[in-house]
Amino acid sequence: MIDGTVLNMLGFGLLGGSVAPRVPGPVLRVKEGAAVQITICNTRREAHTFEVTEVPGSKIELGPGCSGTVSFIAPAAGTYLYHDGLGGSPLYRILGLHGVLIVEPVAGTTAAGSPTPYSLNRLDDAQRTAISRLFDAFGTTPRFPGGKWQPAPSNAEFSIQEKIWLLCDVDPKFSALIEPGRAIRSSPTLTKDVIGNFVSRYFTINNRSGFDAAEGEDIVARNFIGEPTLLRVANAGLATHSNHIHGNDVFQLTEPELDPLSPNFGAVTVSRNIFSLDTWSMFPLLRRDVLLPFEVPTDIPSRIPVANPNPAARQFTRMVAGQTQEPLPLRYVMHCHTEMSQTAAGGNYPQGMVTHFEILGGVDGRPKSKLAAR
Ligand SMILES: [Cu+2]
Repeated sequence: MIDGTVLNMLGFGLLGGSVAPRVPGPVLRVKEGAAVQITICNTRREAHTFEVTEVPGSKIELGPGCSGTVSFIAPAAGTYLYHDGLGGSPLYRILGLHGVLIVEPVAGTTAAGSPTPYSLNRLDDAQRTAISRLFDAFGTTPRFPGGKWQPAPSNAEFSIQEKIWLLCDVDPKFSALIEPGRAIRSSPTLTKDVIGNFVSRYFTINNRSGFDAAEGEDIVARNFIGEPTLLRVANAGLATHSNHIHGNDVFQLTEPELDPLSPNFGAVTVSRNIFSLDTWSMFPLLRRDVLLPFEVPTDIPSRIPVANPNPAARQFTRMVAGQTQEPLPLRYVMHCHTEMSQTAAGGNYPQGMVTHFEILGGVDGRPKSKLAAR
């Protein structure tokens, strides 16, 4: 943890050792409609389950040392959470057994040729229109003068235009139930009411917090103006979070059904009316796709300078008489408006759920071959 505290966790890895067990587990990518088979091997000394939220047929329970296979048809393109919910309890999920399954679209390109994260032929008219208008606007309108959004390669966990923020919370007294080489210690007073007893000391993104979450290409979006970046945000923890991003508003691409009386409560669908947000709520187990447009921020003194061969000029470009451009990159914070989440270990601020994104330069500064260059 960020304050040096060492805790045991449980993690998913990939069989064969290509991804060692870790938190969060490996990012799984499949194509919409594909027949998916996942074999899960439980190397622990207690029973565990595996399931993908909102995906029927994906759940399996495995005794100690057992393995088994689940088969399901990959659902609608989007972001899904897989986790261990043994007995309906969040215990093993918060001890580390969670990860993201990404379903890629089979028909994700708009009529005008813009890639999107969703299968447009599976959307209703309102959804298709909303998604197409937004993604077609990139690179064709004065507001979005850059290029198109490009999906991550199928063998990648993330890319320069696609990040996963997997939120979670850590309570050391639960982590202490894990002892290497032994089954999880039984503690009825603690585990019969996990939610009631849970007091988080650490609030994490991809299992890191504070300074640690301000580093790393998996979390930190670093792009030039006009390179929209998809943030797949999911909450595996037990706290409700409220992510707030500075500098740009984000476009909400998917939204959850929040009416507790609805039979679809918690279900996530592609937005029919895409508006921009500066703060978005993340309830436990919720997923939300948002698009960070990398627009010119409204709070800078003038426009973002173009690339300049002179490094000194690139750092400080005089734009308007009397105004000096901030040095690049411009860094804008993301913090959690559920204020406790900004701290670690009971008050250490700002070592909680915080990170930032970076604007590297203006539209003209974009490398010719983005993927090759960075
Ligand atoms: Cu804020």
